[in-house]
Amino acid sequence: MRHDVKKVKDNFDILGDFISAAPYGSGHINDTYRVVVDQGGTEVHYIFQRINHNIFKNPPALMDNIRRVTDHINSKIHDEDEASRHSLYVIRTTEGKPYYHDLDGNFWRAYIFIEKAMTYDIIESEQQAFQAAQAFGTFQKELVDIPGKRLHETIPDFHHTPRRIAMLEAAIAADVMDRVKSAQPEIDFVLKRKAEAEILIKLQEQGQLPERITHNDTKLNNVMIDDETGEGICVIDLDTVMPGLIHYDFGDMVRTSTSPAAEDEKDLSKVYMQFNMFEALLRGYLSTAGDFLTPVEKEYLPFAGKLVTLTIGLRFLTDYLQGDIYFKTRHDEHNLDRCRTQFKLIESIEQQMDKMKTLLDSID
Ligand code: ADP
Ligand code: GN1
Ligand code: MG
Repeated sequence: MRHDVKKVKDNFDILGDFISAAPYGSGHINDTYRVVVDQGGTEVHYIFQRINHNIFKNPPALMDNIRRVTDHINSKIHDEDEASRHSLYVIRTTEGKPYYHDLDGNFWRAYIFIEKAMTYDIIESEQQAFQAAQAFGTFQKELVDIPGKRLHETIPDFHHTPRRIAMLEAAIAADVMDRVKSAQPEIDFVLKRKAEAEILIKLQEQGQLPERITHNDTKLNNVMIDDETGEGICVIDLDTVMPGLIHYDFGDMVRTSTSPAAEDEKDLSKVYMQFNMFEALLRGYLSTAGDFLTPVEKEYLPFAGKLVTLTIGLRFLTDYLQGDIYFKTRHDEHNLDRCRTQFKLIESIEQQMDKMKTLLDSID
């Protein structure tokens, strides 16, 4: 293990003796550990995370967002048992802070471990899709009335697709790894769709789409599904909760919860949008978020999946060209493999666009 997690534990307000810590989960950004502590003969679990401060430049501001968001959600739940599983709970340090800054410059946080629930990397059933979307919709709804000042932008322009394309173009021009020649079809794929990349940003600029508090990373494996009931009980991975468009959340659900294949599947014939999963997502999302969405927000839900899949796909491509400096990778072409699945999925989404719109109209 790369870090002395026992020492980190001693700085949090957690009673009992440290037993063990092991890397956990399949996130691409932070270092996550499942920590076991002996509390009077009982083994209690925690999640510890080292925040990736190369990516999140201001961890104290980020933790301020998370503290405000989790406090606000918790304040709406009156049953204590339910509260501990419905929202992440940020454990304070012995000094009362929501993070620990170690001597090597790392920032750590600790959460109560949500038991008897799991995250899934690949969708298994329509029920899961419905539940995940319902949970993310509830999350947005709970944050509509968060008090206080605007949340910090933990990564500026995170979902600004035109600026992401500009970053890709800069990476193509620099070509530091001499990889452009091995990714020409993928580069062309993005450049062909440049005009569409501006649609939502323009509507926002014209005042037709409202800024809201959104999660911005609504991957299927960022929602915990209850082992017994199958319910989507808790939205996790709150680093990117900040002002955004609701389409970024719905779109990332489509990206991660409709294809039967892994994000890095090499056999592209396995990658496509299953329409029944899209329908389950749409119904689940509207069952909660439907209460506050405007007609224009609803109208662009079918387009959202395409836009977000394009954005994430081109971010994988940019990282490939830049030498894999952002996402965790396991081999040289890992980001390119991920990019290819995204673009294959976009083709499938494009083929089903009319059907998605017809479904949406029939629900309205
Ligand atoms: P990353 O930003 O790297 O994706 P996440 O916050 O999503 O990190 O955490 C990685 C994984 O750890 C999640 O997919 C989930 O399986 C697990 N996890 C995170 N927080 C908790 C928690 N409070 N209780 C149980 N499991 C958790
Ligand atoms: C990252 O942290 P994780 O693995 O849930 C990334 C998302 C991407 C996703 C692609 C802060 O999410 O934006 O969509 O990988 N998070 C950040 O799988 O960049
Ligand atoms: Mg995650």
